[in-house]
Amino acid sequence: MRQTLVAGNWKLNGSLESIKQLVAGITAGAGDTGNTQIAVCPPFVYIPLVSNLLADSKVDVGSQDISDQEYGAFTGEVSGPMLKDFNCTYAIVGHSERRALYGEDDAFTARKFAAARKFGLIPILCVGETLEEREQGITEDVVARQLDAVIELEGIDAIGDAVIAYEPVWAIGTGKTASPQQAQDVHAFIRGKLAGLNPGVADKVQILYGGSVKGSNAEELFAMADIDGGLIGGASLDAGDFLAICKAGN
Ligand code: G2H
Repeated sequence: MRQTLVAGNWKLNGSLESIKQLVAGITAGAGDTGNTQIAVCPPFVYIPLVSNLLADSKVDVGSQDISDQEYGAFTGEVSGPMLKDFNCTYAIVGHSERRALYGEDDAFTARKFAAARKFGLIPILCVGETLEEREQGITEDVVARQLDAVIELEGIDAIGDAVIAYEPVWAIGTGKTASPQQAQDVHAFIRGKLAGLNPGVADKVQILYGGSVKGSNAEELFAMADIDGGLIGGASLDAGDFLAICKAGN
């Protein structure tokens, strides 16, 4: 039985003061969230603060991105060892905003995935199609291509040490959520594809859904057989909403 994981992706939001309040709200209620695993992914500069504040809680910390490099002349980058220094557990790679707005392609995402693993972080690999791709009927081709780039570089067993997040781009921050069945269909496709390569990995890997998850729709999404939790953007900025989503994981 896979445990439910709910990870908050705060994106480019928050201030010193608002983040202290958000973390206080989350820690106050995290004890009532049952077996759900919880993580938050703050902007890089707030990771040391958030890690400290969450040190004695059940909530893990992750980064929203990671460099594919370890150290050296790579201006603006943050590496795996630096994130480990501040107790990060997870690193999101290949979020659609990185892919679409910053030109990060499948191969680059695969190298970031490899860097996360190399330095002891659990990659949260984001995959998903645009509206145009869904309308063309190529959702599965797109998701398969995004997964294959990682599998070719790192091997299928590496997926067993990672988390996958299916995030249809048309549902991100738009208020449009994929229906539970639409999401389940793609999650089942992902697990089926992995099962063809290594059934044990397919059975083990947590596949999260992301895209306008809220307290009001989390329960029906998480009830689907192949949905093992969520990657939460907007709703993770409000402690009450975020905790309601975490509770829906039970
Ligand atoms: C998808 C999600 C979190 P939101 O990007 O990664 O954001 O919940 O705001 O759609």
